[in-house]
Amino acid sequence: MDKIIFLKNKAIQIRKELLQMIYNAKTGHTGGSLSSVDILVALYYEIMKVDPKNSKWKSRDRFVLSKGHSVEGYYTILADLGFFPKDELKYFCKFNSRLIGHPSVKVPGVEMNTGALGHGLSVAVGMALAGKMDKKNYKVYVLMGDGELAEGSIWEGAMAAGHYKLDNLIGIIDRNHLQISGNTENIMSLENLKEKWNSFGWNVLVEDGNNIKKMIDVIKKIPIAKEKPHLIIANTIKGKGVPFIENDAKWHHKVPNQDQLKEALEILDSLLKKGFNI
Ligand SMILES: Cc1ncc(C[n+]2csc(CCOP(=O)(O)OP(=O)(O)O)c2C)c(N)n1
Ligand SMILES: [Mg+2]
Repeated sequence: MDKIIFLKNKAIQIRKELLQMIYNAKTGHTGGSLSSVDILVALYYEIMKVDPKNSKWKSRDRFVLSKGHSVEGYYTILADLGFFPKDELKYFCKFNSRLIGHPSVKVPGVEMNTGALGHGLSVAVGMALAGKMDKKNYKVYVLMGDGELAEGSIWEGAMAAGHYKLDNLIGIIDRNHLQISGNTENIMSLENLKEKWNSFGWNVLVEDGNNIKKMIDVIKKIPIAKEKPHLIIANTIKGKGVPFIENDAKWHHKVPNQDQLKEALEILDSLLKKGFNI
């Protein structure tokens, strides 16, 4: 099977599993998780060098899910790759499970506890700086939310990355234009986002974050500029894949009921059967 078709199908499968997880747990972040799936699939199945059987391998690429609330797709992918048993996903958010509602380093493959927004970039800057100092070749990827950019600490991290010329650091913004309570431009306007990051010393690329092939292609082009961190503004749709969840702030952490889950799974199944991308 063509690799891209395989990855597109994988992204549909991951969406089905994360919806089931949220339904079972009766808690979770539906919209932002669906938004990020294609970015995570591109990174984990094609770009990053990781070893699920040796999650602490020193030369591994690092990934920080700074928008930690999108943990459901992240856990599903880590389990699918074999970082931990897939069967464990059914205990998500259950008493005594290590799969709590935001990323935890107790889970193999997770590099940083996140969930309190605004901290992932600064830690990723530290990881990238350490890589430079230790003369290691690994790359550091960090996925941020657009609403998350309202946190001042993000801009401190952005400034430091530019200052230290961290060309081993790749930031990705899940630019879905929604945060918890509405449109980012109404709550804390971000535009002109590209110019803002440029002015902090980053090389900025803009791509369709729900198109796996385009995401892979743009990341593979990096480095475009030497001695600069890279940022990809990944344009996405919050809730991508399930039309009645798409582009609706109410679905930020709404849990599907039984009928909604059934309908969502049927929609995703029909995409799988057609073997086509969303
Ligand atoms: C420091 C902090 N403040 C507030 C929250 C509550 N919160 C969780 S998600 C969210 C909105 C995030 O929006 P965005 O980054 O755009 O995420 P996405 O749209 O990708 O879900 C907020 C405010 C938090 N997790 N951390
Ligand atoms: Mg958002």
